[in-house]
Amino acid sequence: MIGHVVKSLAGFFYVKGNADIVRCRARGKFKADSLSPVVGDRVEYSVLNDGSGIIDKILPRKNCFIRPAVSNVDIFVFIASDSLPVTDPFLIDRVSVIASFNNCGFVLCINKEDIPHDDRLICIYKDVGFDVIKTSAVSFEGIPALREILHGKTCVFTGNSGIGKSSLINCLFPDAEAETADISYKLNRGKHTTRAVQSYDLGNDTIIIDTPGFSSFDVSQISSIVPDELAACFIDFHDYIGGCRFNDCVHINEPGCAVLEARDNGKIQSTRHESYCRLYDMLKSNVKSY
Ligand SMILES: Nc1nc2c(ncn2[C@@H]2O[C@H](COP(=O)(O)OP(=O)(O)OP(=O)(O)O)[C@@H](O)[C@H]2O)c(=O)[nH]1
Ligand SMILES: [Mg+2]
Ligand SMILES: [Zn+2]
Repeated sequence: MIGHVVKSLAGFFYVKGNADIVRCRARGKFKADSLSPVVGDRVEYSVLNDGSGIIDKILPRKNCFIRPAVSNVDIFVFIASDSLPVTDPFLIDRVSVIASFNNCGFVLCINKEDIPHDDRLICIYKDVGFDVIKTSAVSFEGIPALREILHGKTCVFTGNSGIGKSSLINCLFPDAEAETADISYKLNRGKHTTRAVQSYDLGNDTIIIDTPGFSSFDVSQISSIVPDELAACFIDFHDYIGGCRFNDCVHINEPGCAVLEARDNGKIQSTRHESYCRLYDMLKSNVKSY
């Protein structure tokens, strides 16, 4: 039988075929091959006499990511906030680079707009070139616009714990009944409420995948990028990278660099260039953790 992995939790994979969802284990050979099914996979599976299932084969993937462990993604939806908790732009930039490198779309949701906050993130990202939406899971601001962008696509919600990923999914799809919980005000961060990667089918080929909030960031997803390819993953650099004085300019501190000029003129935000330099250094020195 063929189905989709719709949830993965504690070594089990929940596979939806034509009928019910079957709780499956993966065949041992996957482990031997250092391969694991992930949410988003299309798989061949068999159902045993006791009603449990076993995944026999993972069908070819369009793409695959480690953290969150998902595959066949069209869009990364990064949920951020200027209030509770405040999102570090460097995290946004790292995920957007991974999305771009894998030819996935990237949407930035600045959530919790109903809470008083400064406008730092919108100032940085409004002209970068990807979709930026201000949302609130309380007032429903931005929810119709978000629904429109996600239509017909497989979309992964990522971002820090407590930022409102599951809350937004409940706004988009009330049947999801995704668990949410208050953040810790003492630590100003979420409590890692969502433990499983789980997908929700909104109909019309729209799939939303909820994921556990980041606690750490897996650089192995970035380390396959060659340093010289990094600039191409910053879409706000695209208009400038051909205009540098030197063909081999890496846009760090070279004279006649069009990217640096655009930064100095305010056309590229300085935090974006700082993120670029940090990532470039990291790739150059082959850092394994960050
Ligand atoms: N005021 C306000 N609170 C929100 C909004 N979105 C989420 N929250 C609250 O923020 C807290 C965390 O929301 P969750 O949806 O659980 O966050 P999450 O990103 O799924 O967190 P993890 O599952 O831990 O990764 C809850 O108390 C929500 O009610 C929003 O737009 N405005
Ligand atoms: Mg959650
Ligand atoms: Zn340059």
